[in-house]
Amino acid sequence: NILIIGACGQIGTELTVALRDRYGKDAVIASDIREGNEELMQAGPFEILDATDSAAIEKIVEKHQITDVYLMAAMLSAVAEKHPLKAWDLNMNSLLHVLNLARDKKIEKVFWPSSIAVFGPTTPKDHTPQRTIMEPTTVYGISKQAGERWCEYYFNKYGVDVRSIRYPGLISYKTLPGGGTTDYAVDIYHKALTDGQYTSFLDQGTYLPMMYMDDAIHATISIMDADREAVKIRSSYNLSGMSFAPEDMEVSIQKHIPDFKLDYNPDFRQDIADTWPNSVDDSAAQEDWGWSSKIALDEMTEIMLTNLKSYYKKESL
Ligand code: VAH
Repeated sequence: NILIIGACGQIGTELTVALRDRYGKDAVIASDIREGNEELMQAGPFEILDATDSAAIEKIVEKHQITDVYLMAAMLSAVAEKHPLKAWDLNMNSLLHVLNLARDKKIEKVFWPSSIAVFGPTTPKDHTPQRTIMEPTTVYGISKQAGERWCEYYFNKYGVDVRSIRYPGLISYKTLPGGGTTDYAVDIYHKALTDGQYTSFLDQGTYLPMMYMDDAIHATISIMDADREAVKIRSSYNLSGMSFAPEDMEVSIQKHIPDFKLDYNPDFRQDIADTWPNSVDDSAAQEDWGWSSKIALDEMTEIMLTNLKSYYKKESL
């Protein structure tokens, strides 16, 4: 069976639904430090679990005969800057607990998310290569870089089948934005519908690698489905979807809401975004396990506004 740790997070929420559709709802145990939304709680087994508690993880693995663990629990970049050591503890120790279960053959396979946050200000910014200079200057990025090193170490030393993807900024409508620097790209759609206006905390011209959630979920399932030998990179794979700046979103949204207005008030998150790439090269993922992204900005805008519109209509009823 499959255990998702951090099932209530931005990726975890949609990954749980996708994996239950694919493997059956009773084969996918969702867990998090708090309860999730109705869809998540109704649709299959759920456990309250603190990702830093190794004994609790082991107990759930035994109770539910878990073979595959998707460790999605982490503190994201903006929040991690406010609680550095708590972020390190959660992001690092949760990974080591799960890797040790795999080392001890208590589970067979691990998925762990890395991020384009592993790159820093000295990394080449355009079409950032799979292997390049990585001097992350954020707590979150440091924890992701260290995590990648641990994944590769456990694969080389103990043969642990751990697989990882460097997600770009992810956009989805099923969860509210939570603590990420890229979350302006989620917030903007909500505010376009509720206020017709949005003040972005990232400035004009801030290009970042971004992706619609469905593409990210497809990539996650593809890499976990791939033959063991196909997954040649055991640190983490670059993954590319789109690269855009806030003004590109304004143009895209105005195709649906003509008088939508965007203005700018950069805050501390601008300093984080400035250390990250504008775009990444994901040819390794394309070659090794057949990855390709599908959804572009205007299609994403259509999906986001359509789904959020019905959400806000229900809310206002
Ligand atoms: C964040 N959404 O902003 C996450 C992600 C690349 C960004 O890691 O922290």
